[in-house]
Amino acid sequence: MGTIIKNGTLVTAQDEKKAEILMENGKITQIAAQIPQAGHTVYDATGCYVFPGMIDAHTHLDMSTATATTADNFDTGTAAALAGGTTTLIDFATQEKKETLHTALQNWHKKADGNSHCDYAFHMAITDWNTEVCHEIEELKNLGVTSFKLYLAYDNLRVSDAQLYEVLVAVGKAHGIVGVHCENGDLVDELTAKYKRAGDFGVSAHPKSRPDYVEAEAISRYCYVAKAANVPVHIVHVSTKMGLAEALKARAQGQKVYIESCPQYLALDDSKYELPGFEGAKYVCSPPLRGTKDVAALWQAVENGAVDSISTDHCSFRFDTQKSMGKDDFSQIPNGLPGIEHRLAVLYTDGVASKRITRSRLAALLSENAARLFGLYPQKGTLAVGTDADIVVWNPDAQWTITAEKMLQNVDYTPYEGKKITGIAKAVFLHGELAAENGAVVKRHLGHYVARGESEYF
Ligand code: DUC
Ligand code: ZN
Ligand code: ZN
Repeated sequence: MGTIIKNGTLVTAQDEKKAEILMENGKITQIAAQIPQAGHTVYDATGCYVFPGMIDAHTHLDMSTATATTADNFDTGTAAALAGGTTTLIDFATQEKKETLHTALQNWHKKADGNSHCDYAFHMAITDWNTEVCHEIEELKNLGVTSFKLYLAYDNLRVSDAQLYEVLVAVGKAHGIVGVHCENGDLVDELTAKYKRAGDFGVSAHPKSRPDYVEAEAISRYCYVAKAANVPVHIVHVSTKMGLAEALKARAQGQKVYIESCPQYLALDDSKYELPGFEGAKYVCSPPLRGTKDVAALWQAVENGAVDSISTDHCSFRFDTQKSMGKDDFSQIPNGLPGIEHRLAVLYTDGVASKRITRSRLAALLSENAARLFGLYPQKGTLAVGTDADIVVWNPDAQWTITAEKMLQNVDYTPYEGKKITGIAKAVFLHGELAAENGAVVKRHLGHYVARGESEYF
C-alpha cells in the first residue's frame, strides 16, 4: 500500500496546482484532483506547498585538504541535508595526484555507501590530467558520473588552460558538463603574498587577496576556452557582479552558459570580515563573501532568470579547532562554509517570503535545473508520474530562528546564526518514505547512490 499526500498545493518549476499525489514502491504513481483512499496511508498537507525534493549539486563531504578534513561526513552531512529538504546531493569526488578517476570514485563510494540519509551522486574533480585519465571519462559515464569539476585556483588542485581545453573536449564528447571554480590562481597567490609581505595577516586580508576581477578574469577565460572547445559552460559559485557580467556576455554572444550561485553570496556580505577578533574566520570561503552591490546584482540575476541554480558549496570546518589554524595567518584558514541544512529555509525566506521570486522559480533554482544539467531529470527534480517519490511538504507559516545549537550539521557554528526563517520542511519523503519531519531525521540511512545520465543542455 502507498501514501497519498492530500490537501496540499503542488509546486513545480512550471506551475502550482491543487492536487493529490500517490506514492507507491518509491515512485509517484498518480497525480489527480482526488485519489480514492483505497487502503493507502494519508498524509495531510493542509496549508502546505508540496515541492519536488531539493537537489544540492555542490557539496564537499568528508573531504581532506592539506591541513584539515571537513567536519561533516556523509552521515552527518546527508542527515542535515535531508532534514532541510534536500533529497539528493551531488558531492565532489576528488582525484588525488597520480590517482586514477576510478580509484577516486571508489574512495567516495566508500565514504558514502551505507552512510547516507539522502540520495547522492558524484561529480569528479580532476586534478591530475593525462592520457589515461582522458580515457576514463567515457568509462565513468557508465558508472553514472557525467559531470566533472576543474579548479583554476588552489595550487594543489588547479589545471592549466591547455588542460582545461582538453577536459572540455573529452567531457563534451561524453555529453557531460564541466563545472569550473573560477578564480585566477596566479593572481590569488601573488595578492596573498603581497598582503603577507606588508604584515597584513588578519581575516580582512582574505577578501582583498581574492577581489572581484580575480573571479571575472577566470570566468571570461573559461568562456573563451569553452568557445574554442565548442562546449557549454557551467560556472560554479558565481559571487560577483563583474563575474556575472562576463558570464552574461558569453551567453549574449550565443554560448550556452549555466550559472550557479550559493545562498551565502545572496544572504551575507563582506562586512562579516570586519567582525571583531577572529570571528570573521567563520565566513572565510573562496570566492569570499562580497559587497552589497554584488549581492544586489546576484539577486537581480536570480529574479530575472539569469542564474540557473543555487547550491550550497557546503564545506564545513570547525571554528574552535580548524578555522583557528589561521589565527595568525589568514591564508591558513581552511576555506569553506556550512550550509547544507539551511539552503531551502534561507532561499524561501529571502526569496519567496520576501517576494523576490515565485515558488516555481525556487523549484527551478533548487531542484529542476540541476536535475536537467546533471542528468537526473525527470527521475529527480519534478513531480510527475513514474518519477522518484522524493517530496518536500513545506509549511509556509512556521517561524523559527537558525541556531547552531539546534542544527544537525556537525560543526560548532552556522554563518546564519540568529537568522529568522519563514517556513519549514514539515515532511520530507525519500522514495515515498517519510524520512524527515520538522528538522529531524525520522528514518535513517535511506539514501542510495544515483547513477546519472547525459546532461541536458537546456
Ligand atoms: N571553496 C571553498 O570555500 N570551499 C571548498 C572549495 C572551494 O572552492
Ligand atoms: Zn570552488
Ligand atoms: Zn566547492
